[in-house]
Amino acid sequence: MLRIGELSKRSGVSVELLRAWERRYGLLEPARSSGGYRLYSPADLDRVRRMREHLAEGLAAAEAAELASREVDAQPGDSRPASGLNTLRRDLADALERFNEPRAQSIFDRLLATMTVGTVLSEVVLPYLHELGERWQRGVASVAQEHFASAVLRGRLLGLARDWGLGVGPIAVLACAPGEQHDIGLIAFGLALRSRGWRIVYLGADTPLEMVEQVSLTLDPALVVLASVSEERIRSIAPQLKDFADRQTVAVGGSAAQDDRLAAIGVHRFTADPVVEADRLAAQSPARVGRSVGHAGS
Ligand code: B12
Repeated sequence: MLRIGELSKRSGVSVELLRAWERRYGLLEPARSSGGYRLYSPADLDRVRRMREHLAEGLAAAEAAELASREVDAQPGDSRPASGLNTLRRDLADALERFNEPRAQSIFDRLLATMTVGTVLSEVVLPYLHELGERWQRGVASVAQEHFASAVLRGRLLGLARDWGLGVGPIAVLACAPGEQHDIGLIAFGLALRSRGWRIVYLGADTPLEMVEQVSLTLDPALVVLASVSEERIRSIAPQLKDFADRQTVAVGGSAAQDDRLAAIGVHRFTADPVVEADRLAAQSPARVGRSVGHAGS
């Protein structure tokens, strides 16, 4: 393992530039010495050399970094654990934990350059948030870390949501139940459904049910999805929800969907993760969505 000065000597790239490449493009993946110094591996050296080559070939810096990383990660002799994905997942968690927003963004860029949105959601974002929640509950992650990480990820996901209302596919109206602020799972669901051709109309957190009803009268969506982490929140609107579900296909997602009494009032339950549920839904023809969506029968 090399300290940054040694890496600079061997690669012929200045220490300042190495730091910039690490910060901006996530090109380097240092470990930490017990004294807190960054330590760089032979794979880092290889990435820097390739980056230089690609720059000399005329590629833009972001492209050169992306390509260099992919080439090194794809090498059979790479001794880092399951390279690419695991490393990026770990680095993202590390950057978020250290409140390093630019680094988190650049890792996210790399994830999106090499994987589909669905894979990024189901392999990185959702497991990370789940783990973060557990660490927060155990008191290992602070409230500040949890707020910071969820704000960065939520912002990023909403950035991907631009134009998710475009097209000719079936419309899904998405809203959080009244009083509910947890909307990241719902946004992830919208993105996954969008990537399967649906159009998304997103109403966001804490939406009164009457508003959702009004919008669905105007738009005639194939499906309305309400998200909530709290079964009580959904139970408290059960009578109105039942009436709504008589006229409109409605599903509940998030942990509130565990309540099997929802089926009795004609509301479908999305009990799996957002990407799995979007996949199931997209596998059906829009005409059948109303009859067979989710787990209403269960
Ligand atoms: C981030 C977070 C917040 C953020 C939310 C930011 C945002 N815009 O979403 C903020 C800081 C605002 C917040 C506030 C609060 N939170 Co909070 N929060 C969390 C945390 C850490 C992560 C939640 C998250 O986004 N996870 C990512 C999602 C995707 O994963 P998931 O929630 O596990 O959901 C799974 C499934 O349910 C499903 N899913 C989820 N949504 C959807 C939607 C659809 C359509 C589908 C198909 C599937 C699906 O996908 C996931 C599996 O992959 C959890 C901890 C935890 N263990 O979950 C607590 C947690 C959800 N919060 C909790 C609480 C109590 C609160 C507060 C009351 C805290 C307070 N005292 O202020 C407030 C309540 C605000 C409100 N009125 O809603 C509790 C909820 C308990 C409960 N069941 O009611 C949790 C579980 C923490 C805990 N153990 O106490 N919180």
